[in-house]
Amino acid sequence: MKPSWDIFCSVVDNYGDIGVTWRLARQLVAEHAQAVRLWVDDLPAFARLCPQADPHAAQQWQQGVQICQWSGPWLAPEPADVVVEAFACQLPAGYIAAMAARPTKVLWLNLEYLSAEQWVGGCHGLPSLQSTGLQKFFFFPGFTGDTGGLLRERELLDQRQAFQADGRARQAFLQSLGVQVAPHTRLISLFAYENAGLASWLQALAVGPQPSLLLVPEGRILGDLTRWLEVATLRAGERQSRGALTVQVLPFMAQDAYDRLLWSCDLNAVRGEDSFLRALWAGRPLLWQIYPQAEGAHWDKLEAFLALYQQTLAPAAAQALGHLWQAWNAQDEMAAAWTALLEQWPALSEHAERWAVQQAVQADLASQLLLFHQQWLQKT
Ligand code: TRH
Repeated sequence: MKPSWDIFCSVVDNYGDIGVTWRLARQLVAEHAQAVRLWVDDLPAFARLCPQADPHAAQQWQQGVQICQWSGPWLAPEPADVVVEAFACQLPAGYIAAMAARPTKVLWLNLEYLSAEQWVGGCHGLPSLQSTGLQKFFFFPGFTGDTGGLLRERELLDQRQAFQADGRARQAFLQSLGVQVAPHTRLISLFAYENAGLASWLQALAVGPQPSLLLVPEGRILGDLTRWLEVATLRAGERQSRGALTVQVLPFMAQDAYDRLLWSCDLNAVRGEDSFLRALWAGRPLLWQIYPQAEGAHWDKLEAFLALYQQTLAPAAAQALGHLWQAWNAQDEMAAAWTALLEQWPALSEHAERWAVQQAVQADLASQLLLFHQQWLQKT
């Protein structure tokens, strides 16, 4: 009998929590034929990533996943065989009691945030003692063999490579978004938090020499964008040009469409966790804005990933990339770092593709979760 799954997602802010759990739930169903319930406490946030979803339904099915609204009084349904609490969200007390009372044991996992820091490998899979007698373990995604791996659908790289090899597919996709690309234009996607460094980057793009088209899904960066453009508002579909730079705002799109946007662009500016990973799988140079944490804790995370990514880059390209990412995350002046990065473009492009292919050799996170469960069953 295949195990059933309950995945719990509390949306703290933004879309990373629901982005990761929705992707995982879909993959467990589509590739491993598991029965998955996804408990979400913010259905409108979910509906942004899955536009066909009903933002008010107590229960609904989307792509084979049972989506359950997680709010109000807890009705204590029978717990699943595997319970994933995403990012240490607090499970309902009634659910924990039901897990403890269940005659068949439940595997309880805390799925952690992604980090390339070295300590992660040592903590992946460790038990967390529970007073209830339940068995709970830390499950850490990561880039190295001692972690739980990365979310990656089985066909992802093949699909992405086929799309990128097919100019007409790219053109048709961009046209479906209302985007026309003139020849020799550098295409950049921008998904970012507010960033005081944006103006200096836009200025550098505007002075050229190559034309750039910046595609911006609606979101938090629009305020900085409107200020630089000196316009009152910017809505999806609107386009503005300044010198060699054209900016076009796009609607926030479903996850699969966003993947295609990343595959279509020459450079992707991404943020947080999930879009960052998708940009890595896109095999194109990227600019990562990490989710800022209290007391600057995110800088260690940023440097840890940079060190890993730079290992197989020529020193000049590694340095140029590091400077640009540091400037972007410090919300600093971007022009000099951008110019230096452009000089390393061929090395960075080639490395981005090679890095994605090499990383994809590692078992993906969903497969590793299933394996962890099987091994746990054998031990218990
Ligand atoms: O939204 P985020 O900033 O989420 C963050 C981080 O995950 C962070 O680690 C977490 O602590 C914080 O939230 C609470 O960035 P992220 O992780 O890239 O998630 C965005 C999701 O939105 C991702 O699944 C991609 C998706 N997306 C779309 O589906 N369509 C779009 O148009 C865009 C721009 C994004």
